[in-house]
Amino acid sequence: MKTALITGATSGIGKSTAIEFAKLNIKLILCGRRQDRLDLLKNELSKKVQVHTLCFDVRDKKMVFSAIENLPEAFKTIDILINNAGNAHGLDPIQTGNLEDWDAMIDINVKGLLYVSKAIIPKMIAQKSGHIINIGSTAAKEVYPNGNVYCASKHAVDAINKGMRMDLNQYGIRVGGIHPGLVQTEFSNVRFKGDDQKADNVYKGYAPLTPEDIADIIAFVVTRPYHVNIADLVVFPTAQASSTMINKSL
Ligand code: NDP
Ligand code: 8X3
Repeated sequence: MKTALITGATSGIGKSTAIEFAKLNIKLILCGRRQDRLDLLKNELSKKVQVHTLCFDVRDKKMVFSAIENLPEAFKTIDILINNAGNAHGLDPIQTGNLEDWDAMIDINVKGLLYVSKAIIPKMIAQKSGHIINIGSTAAKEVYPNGNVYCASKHAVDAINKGMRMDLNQYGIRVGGIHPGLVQTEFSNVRFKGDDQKADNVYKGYAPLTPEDIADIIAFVVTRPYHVNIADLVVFPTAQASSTMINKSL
């Protein structure tokens, strides 16, 4: 039985991935900052698989390393890492961008992903196996107006994904990036700092991707035979052709 550690499992893509993995009988280490949500998900999924929760902020490297170092024996072997925790903070032109938003995006989306990876990679190297999936974004592939620093953070994830794959290939560790377009989650509620109407408007007038769509793809990726590594996967809703082209007549 495999074990997966999922960051950002309290909501959206991470939560749906946890639900999908439980169906595949994958043991779960669920991470996030909201312990109440982790507990609820653990209660639900424990009926199917063993679940352990880790409550930490990916920005806090001490917490990250200590949580992963002190995993209970039954969860010490991590086969799959889903580097998913992340968000956009704000949607402002560069000239009026908020420094705290910039720090949050770089610290969470880039440095947080690196800390979690650094805590787990030595275990995978020792095992000579492992599968790391980095959740980038179409914002990792293109830049859109006012997306400046979020896009930069996701371009960094794309570069880290490629670099990781090269460096870890010698150990038989698979590394791949999944880059979704618009997915309706709490993402826009976070981006617009709790302005739910503004967030809902992002997904109005067309069918966005759902977190279940992405979880389904992640489940496909991790169930390929060992000799198959899906290295880079971009997925849009059908109504979206690029970051700025959304066809509301479909
Ligand atoms: P959600 O806001 O629904 O989920 C974000 C998750 O990240 C939450 O579980 C949250 O948990 C966790 N998280 C955020 N900040 C931290 C932190 N500092 N420390 C630990 N965990 C944190 O958004 P999505 O599910 O949409 O986002 C998941 C990933 O997908 C992100 O990397 C996002 O950039 C990416 N993505 C999203 C797209 C979209 O359109 N929705 C499209 C492309 C990529 P908690 O608050 O409990 O800590
Ligand atoms: C999330 C999708 O287009 O808001 O990464 O950047 S987008």
